[in-house]
Amino acid sequence: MSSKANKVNKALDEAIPLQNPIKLHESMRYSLLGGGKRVRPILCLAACELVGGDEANAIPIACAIEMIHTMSLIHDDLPCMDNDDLRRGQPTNHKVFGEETAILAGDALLALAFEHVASKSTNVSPDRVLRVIVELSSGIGSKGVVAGQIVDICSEGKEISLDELEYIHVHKTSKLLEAAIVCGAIMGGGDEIEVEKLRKYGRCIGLLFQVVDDILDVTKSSNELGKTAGKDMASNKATYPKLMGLERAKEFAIELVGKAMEELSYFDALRAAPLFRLAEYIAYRQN
Ligand code: GRG
Repeated sequence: MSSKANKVNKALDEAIPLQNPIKLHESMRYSLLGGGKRVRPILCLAACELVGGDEANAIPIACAIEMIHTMSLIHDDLPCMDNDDLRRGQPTNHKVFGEETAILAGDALLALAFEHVASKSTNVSPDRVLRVIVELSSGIGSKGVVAGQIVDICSEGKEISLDELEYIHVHKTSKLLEAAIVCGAIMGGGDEIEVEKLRKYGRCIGLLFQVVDDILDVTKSSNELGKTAGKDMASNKATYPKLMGLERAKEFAIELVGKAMEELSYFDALRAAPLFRLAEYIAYRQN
């Protein structure tokens, strides 16, 4: 994971040099290069390798996905959305650069993501690049991440069902993780069956990612506060532990790991080992 993350970090640094307008590029670099686990690009590169592709051919799309992830975090933190002051332990983009710049930095990262993948994927056929662009744009728009975000915003303060919670997370979180894996497999030359198996794997670990996030919110804050209920149990935000109980949420996470592993059983076990381990990493991570 760290060798893949290092390659992505280097490529991201080179993709956005500090240039005019300086404030805009500083703001883009601040959020893009300021930490982050790089889970999505790592999954993208691992999926490319699993289907026999060369990791180098998936670096541009892996970077594009991290640019889009970063822009979604910048916009999500804005006062009109989650109104967060801190991200990854540092002041949020709008706290440092102001709201106008933060919005524009997010917009510019979104545009750059598509320019980057289209202009830097020189070693793969235009057909693959086109498929990846369709996959990514449909995964993040009004049928994907943005859909999840609007439904999340509109359900604020309301009681929602488990199905509604799943809709929010499948769209807000899983869609981009799924796109990362599917795009990696397409760039690597995966056939239709391989791509669809990996899509299902991506869907499971995307939801798993969010269920674990919800569990960590409860367990981390209860550890920190020495209380039995964490902050999200107390807030009016719907979470898996709140709707199904902490123990059932943990069981659900284990079921999702099992389902993800099932999809991987189609592939050679040795080649699929990194994606097996990544599912475990997502399930048992502590941050
Ligand atoms: C994508 C076009 C477009 C618009 C964005 C604001 C918005 C619309 C969507 C919000 C999406 C959002 C913030 C979802 C949460 C995803 C999530 C689980 C983030 C945390 O991911 P990690 O843990 O973060 O991978 P790091 O810090 O490691 O990168």
